[in-house]
Amino acid sequence: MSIELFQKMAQSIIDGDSDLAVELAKQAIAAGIDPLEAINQGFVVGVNAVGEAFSRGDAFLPELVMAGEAMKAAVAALEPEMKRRGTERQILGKVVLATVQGDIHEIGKTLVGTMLSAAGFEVYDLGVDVPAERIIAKAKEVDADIVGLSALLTTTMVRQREVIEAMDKEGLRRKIKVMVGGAPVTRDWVQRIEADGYSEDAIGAVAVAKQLVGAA
Ligand code: B1M
Repeated sequence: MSIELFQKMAQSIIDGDSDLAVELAKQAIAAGIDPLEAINQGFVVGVNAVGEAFSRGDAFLPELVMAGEAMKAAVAALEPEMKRRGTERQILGKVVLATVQGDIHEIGKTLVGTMLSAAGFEVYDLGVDVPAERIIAKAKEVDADIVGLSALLTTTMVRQREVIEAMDKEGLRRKIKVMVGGAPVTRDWVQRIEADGYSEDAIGAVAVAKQLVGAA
């Protein structure tokens, strides 16, 4: 039953059918399926297939856009259930989260934000294409414990380093930890830019954030 539902979820993203994706997300909630399982075994399979077709030249930008919209709609439909399932309510720390300047990929970043807030972090999600100055200003304003930087393009990963360097210059690194992520980010890159934490997915991001605030 779940496998069939997961296949339909993947196909709804491939078809860029937002309405169907939302309907299937609701069916998953009604069936008691863990929303993250629905995302990872259903919807992400579809978005990855479109991404791969795009890199092969078998799919074009409109398909990528529609797949992205459908994926976003599905994740938004699952979000209340993800938050509802979050059990820890004590505030573990404050996280300022953004997709770096020049990059408009928001789905993974939003998922990380949802998981962090479900786990008990206060999350300030600044959205996409966010310049370093705005991220740093917000981190100072809210007295953040962690700055989280998402980048999905090899060309925008360098912005993660820019934010870290700017924070270094302002002497903020001792107080505020930096966590980075996004599909092209590797451990080697994380070491090179001297980020404090890295995770390749949203669940791991919660564990890393907890470590960074000493709550692990
Ligand atoms: Co774009 N895109 N895209 N895209 N897109 C990729 C990333 C790409 C790999 C596709 C491909 O060619 N195979 C490729 C990048 C190549 C590269 O640089 N290596 C690419 C390209 C080239 C582009 C454009 C340049 C295309 C063009 O215009 N010619 C353009 C760039 C625009 C820009 O940003 N300036 C572009 C545009 C778009 C859309 C707008 C159409 C759309 C985004 C819609 C949206 O977000 N609202 C889109 C999409 C949908 C994708 C793919 C298909 C899917 C991304 C996604 O949402 N994945 C993607 C291919 C792929 O990744 N399979 C692709 C699902 C999401 C749950 O996973 O985002 O990886 P992800 O997040 C994960 C982890 O990475 C991690 O946890 C998340 C949850 O598990 N994570 C973190 C993410 N952030 C984290 C932060 C953390 C910790 C973990 O701590 C802070």
